[in-house]
Amino acid sequence: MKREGFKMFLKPGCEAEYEKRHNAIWPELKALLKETGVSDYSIFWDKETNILFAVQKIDGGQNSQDLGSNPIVQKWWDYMADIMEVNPDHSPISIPLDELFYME
Ligand code: RM4
Repeated sequence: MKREGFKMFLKPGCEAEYEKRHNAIWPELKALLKETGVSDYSIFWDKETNILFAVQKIDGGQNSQDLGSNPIVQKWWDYMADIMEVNPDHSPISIPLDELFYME
């Protein structure tokens, strides 16, 4: 088990919609993430910069951003593309972060 962090970028004024959509995350996406070994997954929003900071535990060598070839994830990324900064394939621009501290 290891923890991974990364940042993504929300379009201005979209935080309420982002939270609303994530509070209603698709059961099939949630199941896929769990099956992949992703857990304890949270996303924080920095209101000054609109940067989204994601932290998750991974237990299978893949994190949530590695799953773009799965149709469920691609559909979800297509769904989210109108409120996030994305790549041409609609994957969210995601920058890995280095963990400098962790306390159990
Ligand atoms: C984020 C982004 C990530 C996904 C989570 C559930 O907005 O799309 O790739 O893992 O939602």
